[in-house]
Amino acid sequence: MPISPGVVEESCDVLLIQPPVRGPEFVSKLSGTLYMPRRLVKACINPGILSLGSYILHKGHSARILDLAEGDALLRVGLESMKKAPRLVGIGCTSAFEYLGTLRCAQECKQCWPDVPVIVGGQHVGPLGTMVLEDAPHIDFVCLYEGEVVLEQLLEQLIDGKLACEVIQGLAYRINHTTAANREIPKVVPLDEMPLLQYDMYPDFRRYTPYVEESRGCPYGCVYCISNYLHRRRIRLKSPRRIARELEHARSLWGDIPEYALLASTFGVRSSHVLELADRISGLGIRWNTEIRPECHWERWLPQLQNSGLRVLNFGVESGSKEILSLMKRTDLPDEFLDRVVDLLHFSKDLGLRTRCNFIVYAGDTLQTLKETLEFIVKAGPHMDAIEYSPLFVVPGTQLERDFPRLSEQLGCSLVKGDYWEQVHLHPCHPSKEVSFDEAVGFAALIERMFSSPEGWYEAEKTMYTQKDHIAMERVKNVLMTARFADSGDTVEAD
Ligand code: B12
Ligand code: SF4
Repeated sequence: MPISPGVVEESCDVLLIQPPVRGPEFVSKLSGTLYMPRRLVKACINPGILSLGSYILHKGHSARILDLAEGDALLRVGLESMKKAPRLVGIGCTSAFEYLGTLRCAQECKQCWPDVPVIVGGQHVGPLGTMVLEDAPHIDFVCLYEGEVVLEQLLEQLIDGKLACEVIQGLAYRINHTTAANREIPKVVPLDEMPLLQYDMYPDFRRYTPYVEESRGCPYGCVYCISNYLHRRRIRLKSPRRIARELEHARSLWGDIPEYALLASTFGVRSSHVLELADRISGLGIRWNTEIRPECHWERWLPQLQNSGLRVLNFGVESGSKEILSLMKRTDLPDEFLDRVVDLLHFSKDLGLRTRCNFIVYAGDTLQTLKETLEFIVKAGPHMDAIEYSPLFVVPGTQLERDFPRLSEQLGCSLVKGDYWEQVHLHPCHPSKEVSFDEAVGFAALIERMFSSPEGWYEAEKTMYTQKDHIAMERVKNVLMTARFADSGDTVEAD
């Protein structure tokens, strides 16, 4: 039964829309985060539009969120139920799989309200910039980087009736029948000064996992990752006091039933913060998970983090082949990196923490390098509870995208072509002449299933699905575990 997107009854200054995912048919059979049996819909807050909505409210304007993650069937109902048009529509496009949904939402909004400007933003469309305006006549603006200040300035210009979008840093726009962009980086709001998130902008918000951002950005330089575009290898941290305050706020809304997610590209980068944070949140009585790199002093910190409620640790390993780790620019010291991962998995397991390791079948992977990764997984396997293994997608705006023609000549990797991929500006990758994309998908899915315990896999996945109450969690657990482990990849969708 589809859940209502939250019918918007009154008007507002900014209507923010979470578009639906419109993937190719095989997406639901994939491995990695994209895996999703048709019987379940992911229930995730979009942290970007929630942050923007909360910021706009804090600035004294009104804003609403229309969540169409479950499909755009209710888009018209949502729009037509508004008594008056908003001043501005903003659509968040986190990944390429939301791009077609974004274009359709923009088109519907323009049909309903031809004079209302539409701005899109998010980690997929930001790097595409003016290309989005060329794809979609219904979109007026693209936010290139972080959006709080951009949205505020644009809204204030609209309220004043004096549009001068060329002065807004980080904005692509239309001018004289062509497109242009002000590529300067806009001012960012210090994270400790952001308003608390207004989770109740999401209708029925308790069905989502409480997400709290620990930091924005990342100091590392993995070439396949978009973080370097948005944050230019910098990380902005919240103070432990601020994170504790946000968790307290979320705790007052959700209580202790769900497991909380501390969102970070890589958690715990500043050592002085980690123990203070553990200390500040240990009285809250929550359970939480996060994502780390192995380089830090985790052995010193994990016991206290566990006392503060840490339950699941996600490790970004990405490959067990030193050659591939170097190609990824994941680390300068691949030997030490892999040894650290094994030691830490061991340590975490002894403490009783759940662990999940993430891997990518990468450009340049051959039968030999996949074998090396498999050997690493076999070695580390007894200490980890789950694996998430994704095929590679070449994401626009990354160093990998720029280097791809050279890599293709050197390594024999190539892009998967096809109408869908051209339309959404994302390309899956055939890793090498020896390994095709389809083989990578099948290999990744099998490894996930062979080396994850069903229980451990669910524990690592559950923050993406509803944790509203114990009955809902039990249902999700059963569907996920049966679909992933009892059915083969080919029968998963047969129900
Ligand atoms: C939480 C999360 C999810 C959640 C929720 C996603 C959602 N609906 O938003 C879940 C688990 C569902 C998810 C799934 C996936 N994700 Co994800 N996810 C994240 C994660 C870890 C955190 C996002 C976050 O906290 N952002 C914090 C907010 C504040 O930042 P933001 O989203 O960038 O928003 C700012 C700007 O972009 C801009 N902005 C955003 N929206 C809008 C809208 C308007 C109108 C304006 C003006 C501005 C604007 O302003 C915001 C505030 O400054 C990021 C990694 C990261 N640390 O960023 C990956 C990340 C966003 N995910 C990514 C990917 C690839 C995926 C998947 C495709 C995974 C996969 N391979 O299977 C799927 C696809 C999901 C989908 N719906 O399309 C990539 C995106 C890269 C890309 N260009 O495609 C990221 C960057 C991870 C990475 N480093 O590769 N993801
Ligand atoms: S993959 Fe992770 S560690 Fe590497 S740059 Fe991206 S966010 Fe940072």
